[in-house]
Amino acid sequence: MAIDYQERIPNNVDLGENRTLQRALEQWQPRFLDWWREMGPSDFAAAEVYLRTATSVDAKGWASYGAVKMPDYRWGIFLADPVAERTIGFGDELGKPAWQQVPGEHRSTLRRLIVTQGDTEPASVEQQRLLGHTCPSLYDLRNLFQVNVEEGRHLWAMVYLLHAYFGRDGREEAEELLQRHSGDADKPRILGTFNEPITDWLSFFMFTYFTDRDGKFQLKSLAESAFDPLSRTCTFMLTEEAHHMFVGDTGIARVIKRTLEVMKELGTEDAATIRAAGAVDLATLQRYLNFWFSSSLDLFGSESSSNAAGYFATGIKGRPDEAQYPDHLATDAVAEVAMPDGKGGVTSESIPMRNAMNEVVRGSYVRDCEIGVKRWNRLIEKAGYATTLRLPSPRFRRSIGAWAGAPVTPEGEIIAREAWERRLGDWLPSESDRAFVRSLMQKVTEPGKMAAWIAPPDRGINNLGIDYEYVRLQ
Ligand code: BYC
Repeated sequence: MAIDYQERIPNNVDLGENRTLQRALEQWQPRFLDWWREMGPSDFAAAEVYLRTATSVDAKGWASYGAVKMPDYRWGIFLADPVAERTIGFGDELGKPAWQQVPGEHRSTLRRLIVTQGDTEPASVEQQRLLGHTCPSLYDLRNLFQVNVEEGRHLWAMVYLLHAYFGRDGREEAEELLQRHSGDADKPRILGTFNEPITDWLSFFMFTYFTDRDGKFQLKSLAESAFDPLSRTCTFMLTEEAHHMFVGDTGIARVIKRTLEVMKELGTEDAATIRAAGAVDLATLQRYLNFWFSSSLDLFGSESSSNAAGYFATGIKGRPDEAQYPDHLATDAVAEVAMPDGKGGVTSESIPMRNAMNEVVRGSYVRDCEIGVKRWNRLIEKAGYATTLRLPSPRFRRSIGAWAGAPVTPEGEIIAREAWERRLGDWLPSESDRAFVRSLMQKVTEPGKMAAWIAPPDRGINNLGIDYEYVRLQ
């Protein structure tokens, strides 16, 4: 299905056939653009950025590259092609036809999930809005802006669903998505992680590695939804999401690579000496990792959740790649989940599988996170050092679920609260860590040049050289 770029709102949903919906979205469009100007990347409106834009949703068309000024980016509505006679893949409605409209009884639940998903997209743009001023290279600046415009489009994806399927309530929610702001004291974003400031590029790489990966798992779960328009929307969003995680994965690898070079050059593993040479010592990197991983784990919700059981039973939200599971009903199965025993220890609780879905998905997420960590550790090992980076225990520093507030070390040990509070500074970035990392953030905009704290990427974008002028600053 080709995307119609002649329309004011590019789309592949025959928007022109539904004048009421088209008009409603055309009224929302200028408000989105106002939001982008106020809350999006600050001060780069005139820059020409080498961006990828989808021209169709198939393999050939979804990645067309060219120089674009960000406010002229063609945000639009793109759904993956429909699957003929698609049926529901799990839950009590297994095998029945997928829904093309929202069933009345699931209206408010579906709306809440779509709003929660939609809320994260502009939130991340807001979190990252000042990073352009401290970019380590034009290559990185371009990647930041690519991520930002696509998150903007993902907001469009959810706003389309709200307008098209939820009537007046949906339109009101679409307005609210532009009213809440990341970190705002009165109207914050819905989920915790999306209110955390991202003021340095190390945090940006951690966010795109860990938090965008939550996006991957949530979108995969929603791609299984019985509500077919949601499923098709999320399926297409996932094609864009891969690049965001690539930015995080390779970004962290490049920071490590540069640090290893400095360690070799100076023949030292001493953090202060590495810092004095302008690189990020691995202990600091580990603390940033601990922060963003633990925060992102909260995004999966509670270990035992009646919400999650309800989503699964009704067919609203499945497990990522549901087809890989032998049992799509999950009525009799139980999951053994580690819970605090209330006496400072751990106990294993048998939870009905449907209630344990958040934990099941969190488990898959943790395994996916480990892949990058292994790759980073290979770099360190190959350079001849014994340090290993580690994912902290999933019970460490949790704010949501059974382990919320529990004094657990990164190794997973429950310790006395006082000792835990005292040692938090060893495990999480301190104010001075953050100040140090910020001090490294000097803007580099000469094509092909990199800031001293990060190694160049292995290759450029779309087969272009690393020294290509990915952003033409005006
Ligand atoms: N912070 O039964 P519970 C992305 C709320 S990222 C604050 O434990 P449930 C992206 C929860 O909403 C993916 N509140 O959990 C990445 C519920 O509130 P209500 C975003 C939280 O409902 C990077 C209550 O606690 N998409 O795309 O099973 C850049 C009890 O909930 C948090 C989605 O999340 C938290 N961390 O599951 C850009 C998908 N966690 O309803 C984009 C849509 C839980 O009682 N959302 N709560 O008022 C969902 O599927 C679910 O809402 C959750 C929670 C998975 C978040």
